[in-house]
Amino acid sequence: MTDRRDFLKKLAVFGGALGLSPIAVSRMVGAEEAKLVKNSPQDSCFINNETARMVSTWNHGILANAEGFKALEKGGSAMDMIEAAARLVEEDAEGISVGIGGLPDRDGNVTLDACCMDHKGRAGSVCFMQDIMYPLSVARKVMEETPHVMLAGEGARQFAIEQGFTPTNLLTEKAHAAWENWKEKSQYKPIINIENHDTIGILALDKKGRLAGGCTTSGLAYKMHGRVGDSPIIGAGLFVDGEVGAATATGLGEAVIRTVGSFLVVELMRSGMDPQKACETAVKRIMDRMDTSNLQVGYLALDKQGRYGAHAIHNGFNYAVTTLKYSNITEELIDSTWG
Ligand code: SD4
Repeated sequence: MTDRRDFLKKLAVFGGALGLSPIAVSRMVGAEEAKLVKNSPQDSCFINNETARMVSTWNHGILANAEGFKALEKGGSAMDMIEAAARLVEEDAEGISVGIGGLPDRDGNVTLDACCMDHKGRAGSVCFMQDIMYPLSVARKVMEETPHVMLAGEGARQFAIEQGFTPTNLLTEKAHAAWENWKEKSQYKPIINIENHDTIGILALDKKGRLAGGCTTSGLAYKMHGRVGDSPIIGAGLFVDGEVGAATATGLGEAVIRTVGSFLVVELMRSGMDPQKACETAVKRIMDRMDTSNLQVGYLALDKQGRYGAHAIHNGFNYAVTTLKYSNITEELIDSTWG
């Protein structure tokens, strides 16, 4: 694993020198080292003291999962895995859809949404929060330190500062330049799979069979000031039921909110569907109700047995699966099924 991570880092640096985007680099990594399959396997993880599994949306899920497993190695819980994985992506200033470096709203403000939920149904969330680099950690603090589930805007920022988070300018030069460029036309057109869709949704099942989930994003690029997507909304961007399974969403948040997507996926699993079928059914719910020609949504699910699945409206959504089974770690980057 260490060798592999060194390889990933070197490839990222080398790829950057070649002018490849991080996505292109990680796609190469995926093709080189990971199995790319169309249909998600339905093997169970056989949870016991030696097995654990983590699934995360998009290419950055591979490195995020690796970070999550470091937390597990140190004795952490599923929620510790989620937080560690999220922090890695949130602090990556090169990423343009999560944490620092995220593309701003149409007035030039980076506003962040995140939430987390554990196997006991405890949940925390922040939305429309500015200046704080680790929104999922703040959401966890809301869950653990307050009687509330969700804090918004200035209240969330103030709470974060009280909890010891340092205010930071999250608008990088790269994101600022992209916004200046966008302003020339100021067209508000969410585009499928490009620039608007790299939220990280993360689900983990630890060695004790505890499920947890997290979701963190800067939301739609150039959104209206004050717009909040699905990602911080429990039941929409994320839902965890410790007795059944967990689900998370990526894509156009409005469509996910309108169908309470992640809750739907978990309820379908409760009624007996496997994670793959549940994701397909929740995607179909959107396709039956809305014009999806310009709208992408992808769901990712993990059940209590460690089975996983994913499905999206359009081609192009992938996710990372990392499994610890009897001391062996395997990583896969998988294209979701779609359509
Ligand atoms: C949102 N669902 O704010 C988020 C965006 C997203 O991958 O998922 N991007 O609507």
